[in-house]
Amino acid sequence: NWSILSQDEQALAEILLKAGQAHLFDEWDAPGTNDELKHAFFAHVERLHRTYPFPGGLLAYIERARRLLAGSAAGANSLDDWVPTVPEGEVLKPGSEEFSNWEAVGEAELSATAFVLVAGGLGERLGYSGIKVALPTEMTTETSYLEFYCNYLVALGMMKGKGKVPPLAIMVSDDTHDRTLAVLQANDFFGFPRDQLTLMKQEKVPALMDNNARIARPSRGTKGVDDVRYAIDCKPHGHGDVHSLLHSTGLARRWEEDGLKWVVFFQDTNALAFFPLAAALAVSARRDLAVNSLAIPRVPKQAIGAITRLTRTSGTETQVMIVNVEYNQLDPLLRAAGSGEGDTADPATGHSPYPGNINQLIFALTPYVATLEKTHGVMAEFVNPKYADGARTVFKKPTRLECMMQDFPKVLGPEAKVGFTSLPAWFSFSPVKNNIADAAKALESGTPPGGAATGEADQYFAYAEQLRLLGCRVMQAPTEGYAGVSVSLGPRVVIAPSIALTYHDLRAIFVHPEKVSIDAAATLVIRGTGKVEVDSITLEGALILSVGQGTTVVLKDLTLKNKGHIVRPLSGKEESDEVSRMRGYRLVKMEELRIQAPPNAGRLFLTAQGTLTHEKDLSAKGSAATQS
Ligand code: UGB
Repeated sequence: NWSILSQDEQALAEILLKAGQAHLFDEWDAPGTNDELKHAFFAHVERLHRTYPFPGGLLAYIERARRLLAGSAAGANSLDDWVPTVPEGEVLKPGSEEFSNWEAVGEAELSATAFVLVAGGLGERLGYSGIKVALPTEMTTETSYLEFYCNYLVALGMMKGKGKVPPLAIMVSDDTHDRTLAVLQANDFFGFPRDQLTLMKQEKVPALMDNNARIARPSRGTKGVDDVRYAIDCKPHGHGDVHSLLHSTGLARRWEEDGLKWVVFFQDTNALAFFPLAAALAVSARRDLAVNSLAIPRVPKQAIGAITRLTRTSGTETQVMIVNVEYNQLDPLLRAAGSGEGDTADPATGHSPYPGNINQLIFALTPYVATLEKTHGVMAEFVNPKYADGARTVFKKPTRLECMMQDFPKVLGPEAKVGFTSLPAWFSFSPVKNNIADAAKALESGTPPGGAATGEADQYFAYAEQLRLLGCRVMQAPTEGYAGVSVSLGPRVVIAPSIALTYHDLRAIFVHPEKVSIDAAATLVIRGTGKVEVDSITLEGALILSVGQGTTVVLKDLTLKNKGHIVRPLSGKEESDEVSRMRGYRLVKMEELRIQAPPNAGRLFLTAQGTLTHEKDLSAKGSAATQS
């Protein structure tokens, strides 16, 4: 009895009935009872129908889901006819002359780049109560991922872009939109110009409870749901939505019209994301790549996809694409192709012969925009239900269709060049995706843990290792275990993007690397918007240096010893905050030298006494800074 429904609501009801969703009305009350919940239900259905990012609304979604679920139940694999081989790509070695040459070429490309952060995921595997981009990248400065990314892009605009900050689009979802905006607003957008920042919201899709693609209701007791009889369970549709959003908002086109050449996609928690960027952009430019995937040597069974060259022959026609194969599909694909061992290591390297996808993608804007015009950003969808029975008819929990941003090469024309740039993991990839227990399990099984502790340790290491490559003497702390996750947390080197964006920039700062010695337990933080030259320094404590704009601080003959910062494991009973519990330790700041060099102060020297001295007063005593 639809008498209480508006015409629009009735039309939506027809669509649901046509899509085989009559069960949704099974337990509805008679007209007159709970009518407001019925109207709210249809308002939600209307939104789902309208915002489904691909053409055809809910009907198309359900029809496609039925087809994909039938294939999945029959054990079909979308890669069935494809033969995998290892693709060709560029393998770079940071610190090498060749790497520096690539970086030098890529620096010019940095200012012709737009950025897209996909941050719609809630990070269920991590189990964090907040949004992932609000997590600290490390505990020494407690800079959050969002702040770090904004700082990087602002610095990029200032240092390489003649003052113009590159555009940033952040894809958020219902799960992350409000909290992402709140963090940005509470921090004055971390200095990011408002007109260069766009939040794009991806909508969820209905969850499906069986092979007939019947839409699921939320389980009883779900937060925010008054009465599950009038509600629909929804789930994220995957990061592949980013392409339809960049099309529908017109952003990609606008960037191209503004003369930009590249768009870089990156993930919510990878503090190493930008180290490889300049060099990888150079590879894109020199090789004329429409798509360039950043990659790392992949540990077999590591939960990252593999960049693969896939070939399919049908009659006289041969199709080739270079694309990511997800980790759960790689092993069966390799076995089906006759590699009996599946996803295993090349004995010569100890790594999978297939480069690991870190889902950081560089697209050339012109072919990207042209393809969006044709496809509207529609991506291939897939379904991945977890079955509760051998006959593959019962799901452990509702599933949904998903799509992935790295599948874009599948919709590109055959003329488009697709490649990858591989760099060591220490230099480019350490995401925070797993809770501490799962991180410990991954470590035990020999794959990278992807936890909060490793994300932090790897960030310090990436700076320390680059200083080593420059020729500095930088010790490394022994590995310690925290709740089963082993990490080496020292020295803790953090150099803000506003000070150095590239390896090349670090080289310009550490002018006499042979005169730099950093102890394993030391802390070195350099930040601010001024300039720094590290001439000669022996660091056995904590130094936190901040330099104001228009000032250059030269660290010369500085020997610093203080109690510094120490890492203290959490004892089982200790009350602690969530970010410490995720790590299994706390950072205790015992003692530090904190130097704040004022702006526009010319050239100052931080010397043996640990005080700032004007160049002209070097022989006399005098301090121009605040310190504690
Ligand atoms: N994300 C969204 O913005 N919206 C969504 O609906 C879902 C996610 P996950 P995933 O680099 O370690 C990918 O969940 O998808 C954002 C690659 O597929 O962390 O399991 C989310 O906020 C895989 O090939 O990763 O695996 C986050 O920023 C491999 O490279 C990002 O998308 C793996 O990443 C990734 O989401 C990896």
